[in-house]
Amino acid sequence: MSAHVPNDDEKKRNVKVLRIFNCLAVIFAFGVVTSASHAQDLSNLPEPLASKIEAAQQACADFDNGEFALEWGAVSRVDLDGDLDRDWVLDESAFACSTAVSLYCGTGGCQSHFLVEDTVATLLNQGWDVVTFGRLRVLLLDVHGSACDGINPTACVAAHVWDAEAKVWRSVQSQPEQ
Ligand SMILES: [Ca+2]
Repeated sequence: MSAHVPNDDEKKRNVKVLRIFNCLAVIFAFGVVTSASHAQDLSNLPEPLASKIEAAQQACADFDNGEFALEWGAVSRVDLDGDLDRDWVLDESAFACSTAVSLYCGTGGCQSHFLVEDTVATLLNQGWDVVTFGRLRVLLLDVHGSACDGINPTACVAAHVWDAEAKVWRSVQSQPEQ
């Protein structure tokens, strides 16, 4: 048996298949690169939160010309006020600056920006969650122990509920910075 020698037609077809394969590889690679560089779709991020990111970017640039990065998980969509519509949260714990490791967070934790309707409340925390408590939707913040007359590792939690009429967060703790 003699080895199969591809004729011209077969060669052309092989080249064509190879081209399509290369093309698909490029599309696939592009897709991966694109999804990595836009780890989160921020195109419809509300302006009050987008401006927080811009300010953080500027602060980083002002610090030895640092490069700002937004890590995965910076933006959350969760219902904060219990109206069943998802609200927005921007966590500075996911902000990174190449020239300043602790630019955005300190011993008290990091700022999170909670957006309900048009109101952004900025609250320092070491973690947060939202729970349904009876008829209430409650924003829970893990905060620095000093807020509970302890030291940093002392367990201390602040609970906030959204007052839709007054458009403020209410809590027995000190009022959040607006
Ligand atoms: Ca809501």
